[in-house]
Amino acid sequence: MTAATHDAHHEHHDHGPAKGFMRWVTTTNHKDIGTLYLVTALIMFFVGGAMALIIRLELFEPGMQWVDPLFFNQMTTLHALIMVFGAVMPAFVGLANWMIPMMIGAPDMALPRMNNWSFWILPFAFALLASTLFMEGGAPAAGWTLYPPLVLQGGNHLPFAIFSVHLLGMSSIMGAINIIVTVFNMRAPGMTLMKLPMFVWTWVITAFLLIAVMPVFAGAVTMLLTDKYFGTSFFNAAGGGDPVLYQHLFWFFGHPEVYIMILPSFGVISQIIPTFARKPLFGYSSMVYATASIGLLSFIVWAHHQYTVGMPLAGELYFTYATMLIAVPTGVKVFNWISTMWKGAMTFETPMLFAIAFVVLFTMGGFTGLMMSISPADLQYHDTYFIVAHFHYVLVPGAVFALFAGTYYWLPKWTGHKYDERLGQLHFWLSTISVNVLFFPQHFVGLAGMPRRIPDYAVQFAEFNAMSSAGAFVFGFSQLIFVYVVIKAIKGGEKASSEVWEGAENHGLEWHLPSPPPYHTWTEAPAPELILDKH
Ligand code: HEM
Ligand SMILES: [Cu+2]
Repeated sequence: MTAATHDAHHEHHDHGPAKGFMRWVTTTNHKDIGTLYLVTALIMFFVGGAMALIIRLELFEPGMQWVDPLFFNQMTTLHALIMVFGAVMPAFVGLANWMIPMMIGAPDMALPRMNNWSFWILPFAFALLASTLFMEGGAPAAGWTLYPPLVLQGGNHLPFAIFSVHLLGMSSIMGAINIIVTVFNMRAPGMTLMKLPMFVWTWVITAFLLIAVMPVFAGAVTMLLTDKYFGTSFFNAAGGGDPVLYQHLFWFFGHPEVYIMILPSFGVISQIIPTFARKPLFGYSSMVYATASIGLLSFIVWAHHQYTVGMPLAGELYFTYATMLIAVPTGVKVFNWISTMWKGAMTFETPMLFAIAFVVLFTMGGFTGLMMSISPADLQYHDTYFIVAHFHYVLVPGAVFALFAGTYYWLPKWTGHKYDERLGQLHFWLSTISVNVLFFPQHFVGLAGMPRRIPDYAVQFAEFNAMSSAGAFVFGFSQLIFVYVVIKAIKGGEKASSEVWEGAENHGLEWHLPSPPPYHTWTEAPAPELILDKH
C-alpha cells in the first residue's frame, strides 16, 4: 500500500535516469552510485584474485617455477592493496549507498554531488597504482604496509603509489562524511538513533573510524615521500629518525582499518540473521554498544602488530591486555547472533548460509587473533603463515562472505528478480569448503615456522602448501558462479515481491519499497507506523 501511494505521488516531478554512458558519469543518484561502487569492487576482486592465484601458483610446490622473487613480492603487495582498497572497502560503500537511504527513509544521500566525486576519484587512483606495474623496476614490492627502509629502496613507483593512497583516502573521507551527514540529518520522522537498522549503525561508526585514521595514513606515506625525495629523515636512523615511527603511524591507521572492513560486515549479518530466523535481533542495544566499543578499542591496540620491534615490557603488557579486551564486545556480538537463531523458525536460503558460515569462520579468525594478542606467543607467530591464516579467516569467510550474504539478500530488491537459488547454494558450498582447504593448512605451516611473503620454502612445508594452492584455485573459479548468478538476476528471472523474503517487512523499511525500487524512493517520508521498534 505504501509503495502504491508513494508511486502515485511522484508522477509529475519524477524523472528517470539520463541515458547512456553519461548517466553514470554525471549521476548523483545513490542507487546508481551504489551500483558503480559494487561493480568496480567486483572487478577489483577479480584483479586482486588473479594476483592471489599467481602467488598460490608459485607456492604450489617448493622451488622457483613461475615468477621471479621481485615479481612475487609485487604480487603480494598489490594483491593486498587492491583487495583492501579496491574490493572490500568500495563494496561496503556500495552497499551503504544503495541501502542507507532506503533503510532510514531518506530520498538520497545528503551530499549527492560529493557522492559522485567519491566514486569517480577511484578509477584514477587505481590507474595510478596499476601503472606502476609497467614502470622500470616494477610496482611497489615491500608489502601493503610499505615499511621503510625497504620501500624506499624500490624504484620510482613510490610517488605513484603514494598519490594513489592520497586519492583513495580522499574518496573514503568524502564517503564517510556523506554517510554521517545523511544519517544524522535525513532520517525519517520517528527514526530515532536507537531505531536505526544495525547495518546503518555499523556504518556510522565505521565512518568515524575512516575520518579519524585515513589522514594518519596519508601523513605517514607523505613522510615516506619526503624521506625519499626531499632529504628528510623521519624514518632514517642515520639522519636521526626512526623506522619504528613509521610502524606506529601505519598501525595507528592499520588496526582501525581492519575494523573498517569488518564492522559493516557485522551490520550485514545483523540484518540477515533476524530475517531468516523470523525473530527480531537479540540484544539490539547491546549490539550498538558493542560495535561502538570495538570502534573505540580499535584505536588503542595498534602496537600488537609490532611486538617484535623491542618495545619496553610495559608496552608489551599494555598492548596484550588492551587487545584481549576486544574479545569482550566481539563475544557479545557472536552471542547475540546465536541467540537470535535460538528457537527461530529458520530457513537456509543462500544469504543465511553465508551469514552462518560468517559467524563460525569469523569466530575462528577471532580466536587466532587472541592467540597472537599474547605478546610472548606472538614472538613465535609474527611474520609467519599463521598471521596469513588469521587475517584471511577474518577477511575472506569474514568480510567477503558478508558481502556475498548482503548481495544475495538485497539482489532481488535491486533487480526485481529472484536469483537462482540452486546456483547460489552451489556457490556457497564450493566457496565454504574451498576457503577452508585454502586457509586452514596455513595455520600448520605457520606454526611450523614458514615465513610469510616469500616465493620459496623448505620441503617439509610442501604438502600443506599444495593443499592450500588447490583450495585457492577452486575458490577462485567458484566465484565465476557468483558473477553468473548476479548477471542472470539482472537480466531476468522470476519476479520478486516487494517483501522478497517471508516476513521481511518486519525487518526494515527497504522491504516496503517495490522490487526494483523506482529511481527515487522515499521522496515522501515513510508512515511513522512503518518504523520498527525492533528489527
Ligand atoms: C578478536 C579480534 C582480533 C584480534 C585479537 C587480532 C589480533 C591481531 C594481531 C595481534 C595481529 C598481529 C600479529 C603479527 O603480525 O604478529 C593481527 C594481524 C592482522 N589482523 Fe587481526 N585481530 C583481530 C581481528 C581482526 C579482524 C576483524 C581483521 C580484519 C577484518 C583483522 C585483520 C588483520 C590483518 C590484515 C593482520 C595482518 C596485518 C599485516 O601484518 O599485514 N584482524 N591481528
Ligand atoms: Cu591489529
